[in-house]
Amino acid sequence: MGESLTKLSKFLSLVLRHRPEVIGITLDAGGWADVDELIAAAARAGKPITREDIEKIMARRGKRRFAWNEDKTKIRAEYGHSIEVDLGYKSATPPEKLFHGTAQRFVESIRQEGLRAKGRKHVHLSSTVETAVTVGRRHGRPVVLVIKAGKMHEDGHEFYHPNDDIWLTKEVPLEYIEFPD
Ligand code: HQG
Repeated sequence: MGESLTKLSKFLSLVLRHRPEVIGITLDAGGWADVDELIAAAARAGKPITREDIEKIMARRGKRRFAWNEDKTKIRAEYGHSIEVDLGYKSATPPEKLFHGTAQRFVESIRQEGLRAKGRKHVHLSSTVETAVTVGRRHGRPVVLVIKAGKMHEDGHEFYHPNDDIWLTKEVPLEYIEFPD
C-alpha cells in the first residue's frame, strides 16, 4: 500500500474506531458509517477521501481492518474500537494457545494485573507468534506472551474472532498468561 493510502487507512481507523466526531459523523449501534456521508464529511473537514481510495484500502492484502455491509453503502472497523459498538459477533471457540505481542516496558505491569484492554474495548490476541511480534514492536522492544485461551474459554471467558489473525476478549487474568523466561 502506498504511503498516502496508509495515511488514509489510519484516518479511517481514527474515525471508525475512536473519534467519528472529528469529521462530524456518528456511527450506528453496530459501528457502521454511511459511506457517502463519510466521504462528504471528510471533504468538509479538509480530509478528502474518495470511494476509490476506500475500495483500494479494502482490497489490500493483510489485515482486514474494515468491512462493507451487504450493499456496500456502509463501512465499519472490525476491531480495535475505543468507543462502545455492538459488533454482533458470536462468541467463538479459540485454539488452545493464542499470543499477545506487547513491549518489554509493559511486562512488569502485566505481571501485576494481567492484560487489560487499556484504551480499547477488548484485549487483542494474535493467532500466530509472527503477528504478535509485529503488534508488540509498535510499542517498543517486542515481547510475546502465550495465552492459555482454551483454558480461559473452558472457564467461561468469551472470545470473538473478527478475522483470521485476531481474537478479542475482555481481559486476560494473570493465571492464563505464560511469560517468556
Ligand atoms: C498493553 C493493531 C501495562 C498491551 C494491532 C498493549 C492490534 C498493558 C498496550 C490492535 C496491560 C495497548 C491492538 C497492563 C495490556 N499493564 N500495559 N496491565 N495490559 N497492556 O494499541 O494489542 O494495525 O491498545 O500489551 O495490530 O497493541 O491498528 O493494543 O501493548 O491488532 O489494525 O497496553 O491494534 O491493529 O496497546 O493493538 P493497544 P494492541 P491495527
